[in-house]
Amino acid sequence: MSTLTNRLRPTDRIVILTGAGISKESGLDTFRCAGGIWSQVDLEDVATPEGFARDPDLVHRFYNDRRRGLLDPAIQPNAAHRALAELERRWPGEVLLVTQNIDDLHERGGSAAPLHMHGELRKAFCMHCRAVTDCHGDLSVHDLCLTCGRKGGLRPDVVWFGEMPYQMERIQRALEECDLFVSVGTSGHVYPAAGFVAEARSAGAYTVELNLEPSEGASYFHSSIHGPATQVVPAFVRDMLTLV
Ligand code: BJW
Repeated sequence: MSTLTNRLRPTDRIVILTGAGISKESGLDTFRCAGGIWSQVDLEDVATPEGFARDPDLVHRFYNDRRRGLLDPAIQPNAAHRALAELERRWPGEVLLVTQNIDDLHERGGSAAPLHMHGELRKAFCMHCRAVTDCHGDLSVHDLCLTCGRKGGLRPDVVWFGEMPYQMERIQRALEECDLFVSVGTSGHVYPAAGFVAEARSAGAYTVELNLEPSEGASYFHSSIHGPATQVVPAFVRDMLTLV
């Protein structure tokens, strides 16, 4: 960490990428850990456009259950979400928080505008008119889109395999310009997010991984700190803020 604090200046630009690991200690399952989401359901069935075309009821049930889970009062942002929000608030340079997560725990933890590159569970997308609307209850094939009035076109506003993640141009620009890239709680299996560390590093950024274990892209990080997010992220942010 001292290597990092020695080379950083408070005006430096930071990109932070988060994944399912940051929400694990809030009570949400990861995808690829033992017992995780992809050991419970087949991703081809619930996380591809083809799966949705085959059996929309199944896909709606999967996301309705997860949306209801997110509304459970027991599911709250944890110390890692709050620490990143504090870094965003107090760091004098630019901070872009990019999350692969579709939960809203960064927002509830105090982050102003996390960029949800894989969409949001609490939004619906109309395949007829492309409107994105708030969605706080269950979705079904019988719902009417409140924007265009047509039936059967609403789906969760999430990015499935084979689909383009959101705001890629903005993310690419930030990766090219950042001085520090920090990856938190992601296994590095899913592209394009898995490639961000290599892109940031080749553009000159210092790269740090905060994860329970080494990720797929471990060799691209200048520095790695392994441990539960609620411990390693607040400690990392405390060190960063000594520079301010
Ligand atoms: C802790 C912890 C604790 C645990 N503390 N840590 C062949 C080669 C290369 C690429 C492809 C290929 N074939 C197809 C592709 C592309 C494909 C892809 O990457 N496939 C791979 C599987 C091979 N990607 C796509 O299709 C994407 N689109 C695309 O590429 O468009 C074209 C394009 C081209 C060029 C530029 C731009 C675009 C779309 C991907 C969509 C992913 N969607 C999902 C589902 C979304 C909705 C939902 O939530 O249901 O997104 S899949 C799922 O994985 C979800 C996640 O966001 C994503 C990443 O998972 P994440 O967050 O890393 O979770 P885990 O479980 O994998 O890891 C958790 C980590 O936390 C672990 O390391 C733990 O150790 C750690 N951890 N507890 C700290 N307490």
